[in-house]
Amino acid sequence: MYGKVESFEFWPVLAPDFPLLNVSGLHAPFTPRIITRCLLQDGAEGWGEVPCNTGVIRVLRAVQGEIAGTGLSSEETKATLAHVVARSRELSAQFALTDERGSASFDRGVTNHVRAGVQMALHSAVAQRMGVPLCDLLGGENGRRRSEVRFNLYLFFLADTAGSGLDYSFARAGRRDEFAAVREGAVLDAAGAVRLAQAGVAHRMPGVKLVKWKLGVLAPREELAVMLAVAEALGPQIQIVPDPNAAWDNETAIGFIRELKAALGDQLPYFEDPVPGRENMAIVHRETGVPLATNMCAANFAEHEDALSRQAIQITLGGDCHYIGGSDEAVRLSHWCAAHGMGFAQHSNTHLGISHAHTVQMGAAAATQDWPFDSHYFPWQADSDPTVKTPIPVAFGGICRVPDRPGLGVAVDLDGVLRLHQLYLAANRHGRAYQNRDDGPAAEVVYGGWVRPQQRANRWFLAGTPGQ
Ligand code: GKR
Ligand code: MG
Repeated sequence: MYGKVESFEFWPVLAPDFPLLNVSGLHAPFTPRIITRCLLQDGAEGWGEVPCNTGVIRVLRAVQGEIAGTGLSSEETKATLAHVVARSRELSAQFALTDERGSASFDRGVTNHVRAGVQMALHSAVAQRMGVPLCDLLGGENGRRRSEVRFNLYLFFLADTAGSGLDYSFARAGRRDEFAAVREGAVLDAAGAVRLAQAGVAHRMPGVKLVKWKLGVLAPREELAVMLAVAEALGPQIQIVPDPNAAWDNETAIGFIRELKAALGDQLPYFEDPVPGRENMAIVHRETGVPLATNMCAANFAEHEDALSRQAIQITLGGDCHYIGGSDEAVRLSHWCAAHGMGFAQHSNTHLGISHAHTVQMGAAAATQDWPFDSHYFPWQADSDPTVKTPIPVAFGGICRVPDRPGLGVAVDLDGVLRLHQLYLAANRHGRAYQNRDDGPAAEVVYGGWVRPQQRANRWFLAGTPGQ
């Protein structure tokens, strides 16, 4: 009665990117992703998108034939996903794959991504077959909780890459406006940051309520001045949330947060990952009284339990389908958060329109959406994304509406996917430059002699450049 999966396929692709700076380095001109597709016997199709690394590819290759032919009742899809997880763990051990979290905020091993890539494609195909938007399936008995999901505007410092030989022209092609113009140059000081923020609000997210800024790049005192300038330029109706990806020690973080809170009051609603580890996060929260959020120190259910008992975080961005193992798991986390009084939101990495659509569907199904979700998509990837014919647009206030279509709700452009797949194949044919995301090599090219944060005391990006 439910039918079966006809085939499960996947394509590693390269997503065009900008020279964004963070504590782990500099984004290269492309970021590897994997697009997954599930076709059902009756012709329904579903799509997924996850971060790419060689381990994920190896496991997906091994299990793809085992997904074909599986049944589609909810018990059967659960069993398929449990099988995929078990196989991924077994294969990771057998091939000695790193199935654990790495030190960069974007590293999450293999099995979470494998499960997410299969779950997203499988469930969006089932929803399409049932004739309902994915969020109605993810929401369980009562379906979706809302039809509008809120996003923040997520901005970064940008490196000056002129003369480096790195070619960011793919991402830069497309829409021309003031934001695109500012985005083409370096943003490394308060004046540049104010220009980027103002142009971003005016041209990408009018009416947005919250701007997130990636710190951990300049020395903390300089970043404090930048945050104060951006907050003043945007005005009190737009909140600011900094995220240095745990680049600081407790003393630096406590001083920074106290000073910023004293100046901004409610314009600083919470602060993201100032320091590494749940123990340090608990200390910084206790000393500053400012709510803390994370996508680093709590990424699975056990870590959330521990974070709650220590009062290390008050908000989680752990509702990220790609890192928690799928959008069903993200929705499950949202219920856990609602039951335990923890704020729920979601984190984002460089991604394309399929991931964006899953984020919207997950957000609509989640028990709560306490804070706007992060999205790299609108400021960075949307303008050059060839993978979806009808991306979910962002409306006034950073709002994305669930499309009134069954399944994932976007029309995927297979030609566009294959174009980015060809880029992946061509880039990795000789150099293997883009098999795993790594922000170190581009940093080394642009800032000759740059030293990775693991090898120094002051972890912010510029402290790793010669002469600093
Ligand atoms: O893409 O540079 C980046 C971000 O730093 C990303 O990797 C983080 O995982 O956006 C993320 C965050 O909130 O920490
Ligand atoms: Mg973060």
